[in-house]
Amino acid sequence: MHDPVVLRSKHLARFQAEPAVFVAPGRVNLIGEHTDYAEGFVMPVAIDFATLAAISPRSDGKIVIYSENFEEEKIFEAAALPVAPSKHWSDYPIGVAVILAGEGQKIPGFSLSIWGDVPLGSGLSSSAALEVVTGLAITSLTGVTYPGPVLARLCQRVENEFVGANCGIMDQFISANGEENHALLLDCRDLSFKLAPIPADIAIVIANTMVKHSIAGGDYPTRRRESEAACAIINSHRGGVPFLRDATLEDLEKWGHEMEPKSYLRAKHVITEDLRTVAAEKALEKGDLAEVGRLMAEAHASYSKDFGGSCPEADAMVEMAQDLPGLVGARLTGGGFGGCTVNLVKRENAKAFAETLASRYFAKFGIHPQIHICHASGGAHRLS
Ligand code: GAF
Repeated sequence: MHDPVVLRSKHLARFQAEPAVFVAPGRVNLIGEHTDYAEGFVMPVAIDFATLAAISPRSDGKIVIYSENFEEEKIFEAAALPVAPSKHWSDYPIGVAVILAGEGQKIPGFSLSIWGDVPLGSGLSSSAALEVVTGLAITSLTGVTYPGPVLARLCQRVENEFVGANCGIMDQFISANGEENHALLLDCRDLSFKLAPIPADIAIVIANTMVKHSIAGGDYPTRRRESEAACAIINSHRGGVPFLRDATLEDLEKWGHEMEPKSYLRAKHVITEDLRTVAAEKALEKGDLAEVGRLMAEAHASYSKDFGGSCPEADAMVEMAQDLPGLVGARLTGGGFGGCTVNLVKRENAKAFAETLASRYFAKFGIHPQIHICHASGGAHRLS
């Protein structure tokens, strides 16, 4: 895992140039789902899975990007960057160049080799990791570097403005700014954050339902629209509510009858999720794991029933974890409709927990889930 030496030597052999190597992690979100684009709170951790990028300058004005995972090369002209995505993995790295060029950076020719082990389409933010690591790599050549929060915002713009995915800031932010052994309570309004310690005896067990997740598809933007419609109704009455972050449960009570029933429920999830997320950070700080677990359970129920963001497989995966020894809390993590559950588990129980959960899931669905025992890792940085 994460062996920069291998990527470096492959890059050297392919491009005959000594590269600089960077890493950016994927993430799981402990709590705070679909709150980031409502300028609310999220509490993700960076994980052990990551994307590496090796970069070296070129003198022919070309941008040559090679994916070790797809064993495929894409070539662009630095002086004529694409104006539209091509629905290809290269949209993410070239999109970073496009956004940086829009910021006035002079993008030189370069060779970029990419390798990653963040499982694709699993809701663990492989695309954010790819964007952030590419951002670090390219800015190491231009010399115009950014603080982590600014880099995260630029990478979010790659999704929003180039790739065409209407996501919030969470994934890029944690990939750029994660801290070893900590979750990060992020205020998505002003990007201020607080580190919340993950106790040393707690493992982060990520269980992949193997149901593919995508934020570009229909459900994510639909839920976003539904929750924003509720917000617009509240705002039309009392003003000062540009985002659901600014709304309260009293607002919902007052004007909920004017909302589509689905919009009402989506907004209820977002408003209560912000409260739970802030409470979860306080509980972690106090070491009150029972409260963290209770909040995660409530968050999952809200995500599934009110937000309609789960799927039968994820609901079952969460349910199957409940009576397993060592469980602190379990819920579906990320954009929803598939992907992974996140389980906080006493480290001494983690292996047995993973094995039993996998066999229960296989017995019900006939699918072998990938289950990973992770820890909270650090954010993006240069390796060599
Ligand atoms: C996806 C998005 F990319 C994030 O911005 C966030 O909205 C998340 O889904 C849901 O919390 O990961």
